[in-house]
Amino acid sequence: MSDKPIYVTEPYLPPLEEFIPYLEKIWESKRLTNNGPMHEQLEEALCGYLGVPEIALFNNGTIALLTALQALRITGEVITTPFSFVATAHALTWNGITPVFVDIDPNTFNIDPTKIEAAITPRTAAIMPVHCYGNPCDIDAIQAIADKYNLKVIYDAAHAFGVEDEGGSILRHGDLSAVSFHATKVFNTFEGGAIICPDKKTKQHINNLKNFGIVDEITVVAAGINGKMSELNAAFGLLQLQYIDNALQKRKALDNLYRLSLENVPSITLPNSLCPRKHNYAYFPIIIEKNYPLNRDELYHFLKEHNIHTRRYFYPLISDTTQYNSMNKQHDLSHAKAISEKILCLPIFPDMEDATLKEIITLIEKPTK
Ligand code: T4K
Repeated sequence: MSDKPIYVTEPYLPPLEEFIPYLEKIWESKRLTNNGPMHEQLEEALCGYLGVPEIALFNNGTIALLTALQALRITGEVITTPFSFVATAHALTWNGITPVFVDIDPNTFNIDPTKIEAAITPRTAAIMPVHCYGNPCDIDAIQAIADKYNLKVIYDAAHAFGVEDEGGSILRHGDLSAVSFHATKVFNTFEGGAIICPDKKTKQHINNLKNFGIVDEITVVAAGINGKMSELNAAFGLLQLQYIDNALQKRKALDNLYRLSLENVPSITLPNSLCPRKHNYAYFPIIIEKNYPLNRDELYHFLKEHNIHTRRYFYPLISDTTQYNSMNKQHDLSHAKAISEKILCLPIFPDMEDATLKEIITLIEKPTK
């Protein structure tokens, strides 16, 4: 294997010289943040690209989630998945909300809608599902439960940029959706995120919340936060957006090659997700089944020894971390637990070469202890 470490992901960087004109504009205008021209252009460009009505940009996906919950005035308990990045539950906890973890569907790895009703209590205010790895949740089933019990739905859509179902971007679903533009995501602004809003009024409210609750120089209407995206991040987003389709194409080709190559490897299986009209190929999770020569952790270390840095997304379960393991033990999380112990995300990123992928496959085909 090469001396260069291969990470689970690597950001897609457009040519550096193409970023210089953006920097010059920022230097000329001296406008660095607070809804500057780059920020406004990126919001418009993203609405166009994704086909969604309104977008409010943020400095990261976590603050976007926190603000989405504030915007909908969610309190009490929120039903969510334990099979996610800790930020999902942290966004609830920072708002004084109790996360209630419900098991996942063993095929899609998303929250299992058939388990949600049993977790609803008089304190339940909302459901916060995650489109894990960009695979769409069972949106209709979740919405039907929300309508029946008068609950809000906030999608943690951190992984779901560019994913579409038959009706368009999956980011349009729920009361609000929050996406991440972190360096490790398919579309990145170094750090960044956004809330997809259904209308201008909601966006205005969210704009106020992300700017300290300030409406004008003398009017503060809420205990807002500083969630604003800077001009530098927005400029990088504008440049990155020109390359996004190319980046998604490259991811798709790698995903296909992985699938073909792994087809005949015994005891390695792939998630059986709902197939969206357009995917973003953000992650490449595999399941290490019982009869494989190594267990998941052994394979993780074996690949690491060969400079392949995979990730155990998502292990441990959020509900098993020290922060959360003393609460919410009441619901059965056995599918989530089983998956989290045998999942491994393999490297996938636009600049990854086919030869690297083939070397990874060779290692997986003939592992040694
Ligand atoms: N909800 C969900 C479901 C999420 O997955 C996330 C974030 C959020 C909410 C919150 O969104 P943000 O507030 O982050 O916008 C990473 C990311 O830090 C995190 O954004 C992401 N989810 C999570 C799934 O993965 P780590 O601890 O695995 O990141 P790290 O730094 O180890 O990066 C992974 C690999 O990527 C590195 O080994 C090398 C490569 N890399 C990373 C960075 C940061 C680069 O090549 N360049 C880079 O700049 O959490």
